Amino acid sequence: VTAADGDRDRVQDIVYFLSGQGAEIENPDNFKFEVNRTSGAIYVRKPLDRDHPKGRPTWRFTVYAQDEGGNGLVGYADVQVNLKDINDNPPIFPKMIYYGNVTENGTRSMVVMTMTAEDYDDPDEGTNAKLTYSIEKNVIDEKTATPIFEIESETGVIKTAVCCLDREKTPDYSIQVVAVDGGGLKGTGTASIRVRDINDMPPRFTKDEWVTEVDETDGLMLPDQAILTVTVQDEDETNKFHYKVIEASGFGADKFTMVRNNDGTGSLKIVQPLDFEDPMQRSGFRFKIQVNDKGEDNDAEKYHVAYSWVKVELRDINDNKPNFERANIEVPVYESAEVGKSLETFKATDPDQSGQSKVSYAIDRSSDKQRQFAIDSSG
Ligand SMILES: [Ca+2]
Ligand SMILES: [Ca+2]
Ligand SMILES: [Ca+2]
Ligand SMILES: [Ca+2]
Repeated sequence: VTAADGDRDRVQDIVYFLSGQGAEIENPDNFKFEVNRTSGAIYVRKPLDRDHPKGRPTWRFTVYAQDEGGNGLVGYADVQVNLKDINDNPPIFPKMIYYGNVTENGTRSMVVMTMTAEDYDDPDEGTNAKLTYSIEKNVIDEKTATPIFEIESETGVIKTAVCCLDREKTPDYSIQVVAVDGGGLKGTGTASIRVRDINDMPPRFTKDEWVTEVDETDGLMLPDQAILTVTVQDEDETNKFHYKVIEASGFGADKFTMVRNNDGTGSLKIVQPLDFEDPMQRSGFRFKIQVNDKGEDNDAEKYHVAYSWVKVELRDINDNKPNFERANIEVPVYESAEVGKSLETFKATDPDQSGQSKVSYAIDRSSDKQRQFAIDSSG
């Protein structure tokens, strides 16, 4: 910068100095520009950075010119310095890992996620901040020997490059994405891709036949607790198991029901009285149960239904009173009969223990207050 002075008959002796942004002599970090005191030439003292996050693209300061060697009158001019960008910033992915997900069994070209890198250079200066995306480390599909994912080079949108990902085979993938600017500077980022489950696998009972043993019921009181818990195997995460006893599938099918537990297992419960004294029931029950993984009674798709047998063995409990064969026996006895003379034998039977139940006998003392009679253990 040069200044002119209108005075003609005086020694000019003009000196220059700066004030403003980047000319702070007392602050070394911001002392970027200096002016030659006598020539007015402004020069850069320190490296200049125009880019985010620490740089500044424009600097404004004032240059002063003072005559009489710094003791006279002052003139000034404003200076603006615009920094021209160079490609000194590589693209950066701000996060270490980017997470995306895609549903299994889908078509090709399903959108998974978008990866975006930043470049602090001037987007208007050539291609310094123009980014092109590509996949540096892809995953190769074994069947087709082709990459599983693709990326749109301009937008960073990641899509599936093959159809029908199988979560049960590979539940997640990791790929490496690279962003390159127009000057060839690179930045890489990692995409972690989770495959979302759909219910595409069938359930299987973990046994072909389940066996349990249970007490017969006492009268009409039915126990609320389960008498058997069955487990199912299914590779999916998203099953809605529904269990039932198959109607008329075997003896006893009407006496039991299946319920689902919170953990996905199934439980068998009693819904009709069970009687060991019934010769049919004494040898137990055997019937079929089913499970489907599509929810409430939705068993139309046979692929999603599994079957198994249940065998229930019955245990006897003492739930029957003994019965006298004859309710009333009349016996004549001479008054002269000797003490200890046998008058009659009573016989009572009990249906428990298949009729082999042990019965013992006693005389109701209120009916024989003077204790004139006795009965022994065999009646
Ligand atoms: Ca750049
Ligand atoms: Ca399933
Ligand atoms: Ca699945
Ligand atoms: Ca019994």
